[in-house]
Amino acid sequence: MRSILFFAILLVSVVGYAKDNGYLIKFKNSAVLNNFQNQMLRSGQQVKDLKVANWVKVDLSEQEVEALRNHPDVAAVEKNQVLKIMTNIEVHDPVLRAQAEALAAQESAWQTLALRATDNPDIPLTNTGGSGSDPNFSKQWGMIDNDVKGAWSSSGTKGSDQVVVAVIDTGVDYTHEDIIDNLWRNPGEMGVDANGKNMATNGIDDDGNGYVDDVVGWDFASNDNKPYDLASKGFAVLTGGNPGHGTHCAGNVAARGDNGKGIAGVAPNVKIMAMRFLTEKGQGTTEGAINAVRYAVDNGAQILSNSWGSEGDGDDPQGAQALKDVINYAKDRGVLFVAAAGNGHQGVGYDNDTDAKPGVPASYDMENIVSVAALDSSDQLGAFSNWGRTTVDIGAPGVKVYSTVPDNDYQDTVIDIPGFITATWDGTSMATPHVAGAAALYLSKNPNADWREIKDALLRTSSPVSSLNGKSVSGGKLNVRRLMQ
Ligand SMILES: [Ca+2]
Ligand SMILES: [Ca+2]
Ligand SMILES: [Ca+2]
Repeated sequence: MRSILFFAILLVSVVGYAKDNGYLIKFKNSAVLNNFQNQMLRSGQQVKDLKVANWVKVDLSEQEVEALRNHPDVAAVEKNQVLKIMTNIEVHDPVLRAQAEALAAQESAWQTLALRATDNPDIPLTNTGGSGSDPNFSKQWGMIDNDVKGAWSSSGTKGSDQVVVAVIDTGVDYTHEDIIDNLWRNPGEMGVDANGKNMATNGIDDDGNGYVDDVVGWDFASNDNKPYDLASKGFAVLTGGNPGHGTHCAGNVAARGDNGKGIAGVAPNVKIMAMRFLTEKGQGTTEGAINAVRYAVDNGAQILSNSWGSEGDGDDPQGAQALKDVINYAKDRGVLFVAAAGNGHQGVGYDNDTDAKPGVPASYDMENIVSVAALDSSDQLGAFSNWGRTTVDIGAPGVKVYSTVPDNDYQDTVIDIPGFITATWDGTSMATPHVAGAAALYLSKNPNADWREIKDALLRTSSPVSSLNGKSVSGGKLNVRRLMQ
């Protein structure tokens, strides 16, 4: 009977138009989900199974979705929301922004997009090696503040190559000299197949995980195996372009240490899984986030670094059950979800207290989330940084942060045009990878720890700072030295 009812609804509704980014629908069980999927296919409609808690993504009109909302087999209906990187670079001042937009339009010579999607570099299969100290370590004030060198020597570990951190973001420059040696390599796509061909490039899903030649991760923004960090350059970064956000985040988790190049991450010997669901515009959707989190968990990441979200400007910030379901999916598999608390002023009229105005997903009341605020080198909260007595857990370095960016480069300044604008790498986005790296370092020393033990240790060993007193759960900042004692 139910199948007949569904059919009747869809028959009258197939003429609708897809709106925005479509909708997410949760069914009460997999049997009714399959039933729905079959009927949609028969009527020529696309359905994407998100493979988490019976969610699918559909491109239906609001009217059509209304008809499904009250169906007894449907548990929830949500818009597929826009999610963004959490840096503090985009210019919001209307006058300055208009100038930046005009300049971005003029600067064809700047190549506003460094690379187009079709130009993603091939994935290198050999490593670069190298030895010696990291020449730019002295610019990493956050590493020095955390005494990571002391932590490495007292604990006897710089991270285990068995520990995998998924950087879920705009992708990662997997060709970068200081990241390439710490990239996760999917063991099921490495080596030689029965025909003597390289499994990484044979066009076959050798490990049967649903993804062909997924060697270093996956790109859910363009649905291919090259999660390269497509970056904007010049003035475009001031109007919402991605300045190499994912690569910057990855470096602070696990840039390779002691290779004579660049910098070192908090955990310079762990592995980075490169996940892309945010585009060169620094934007993605709930659907992409769910796919990326699920992939990362299914393929062995134990720590997820999430420098993205929605800051009160989403359609339905507290109604995003789909995101909550995938974070629970991670929790059920022991995985910690480190999340940027958000940069409040980015949302129109938005306040920085996330207890009052929750951000997505960092403010969700979910046990395996660690929500991270941004501090400067004087332990002051970044002017942009969200805080919340119950919704923000800990602070970490997030103002003028130095790290890797695409094309073998390193930056703490995104753009510096004297007389016009200087923008440094600021954001709860930058604070989050420090905590994710610390979690990975702890897990390297305590390989049986699950999200609960890691989170407890991070908060318990934090150092009290007055700027977070009453403004966070721990009241303190990350202290890697103490975490590893
Ligand atoms: Ca595969
Ligand atoms: Ca393959
Ligand atoms: Ca290095």
